[in-house]
Amino acid sequence: MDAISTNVSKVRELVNNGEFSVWVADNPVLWFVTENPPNTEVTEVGADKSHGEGGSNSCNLYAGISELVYMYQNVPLFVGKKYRFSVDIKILKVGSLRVIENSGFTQWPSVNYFSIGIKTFDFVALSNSVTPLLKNEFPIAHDITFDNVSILPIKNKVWIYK
Ligand SMILES: [Ca+2]
Ligand SMILES: [Ca+2]
Repeated sequence: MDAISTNVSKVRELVNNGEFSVWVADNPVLWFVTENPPNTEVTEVGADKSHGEGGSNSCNLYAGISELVYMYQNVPLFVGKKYRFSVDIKILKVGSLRVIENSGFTQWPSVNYFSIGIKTFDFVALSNSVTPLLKNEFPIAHDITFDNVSILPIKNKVWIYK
């Protein structure tokens, strides 16, 4: 008899268009983007592409030196519940990906990723919303491609014997 840990119900993704499948006017819908093309840009690229290389369905954050570029959205939460943030960094040509919590409640510490792969951390909601903000690191050049920005509630684990 093996005991396995599992989640009993499917959880709902809380980040809208975190898979970067929908774009309008060169920005991902439901994300607030601050850019100054051609010096800084958020653009759609392929998962294996860098800035200006085309493709679709992933997001590229690009900056020359001395300019900020960032994107964010507001995500509803329940106070006291535990959540998991994740982002899949596909290409890190230059720079790093800074992820900060911009609602003013400091629901997670600012993190800065310097390598590719799926990055995750857990946090407990201190407010009824959170504002993940993805940005470059002023004033360094950046060219980063990522996908699947996600915030999921963490369900209680249930032990099943079979
Ligand atoms: Ca995608
Ligand atoms: Ca753009």
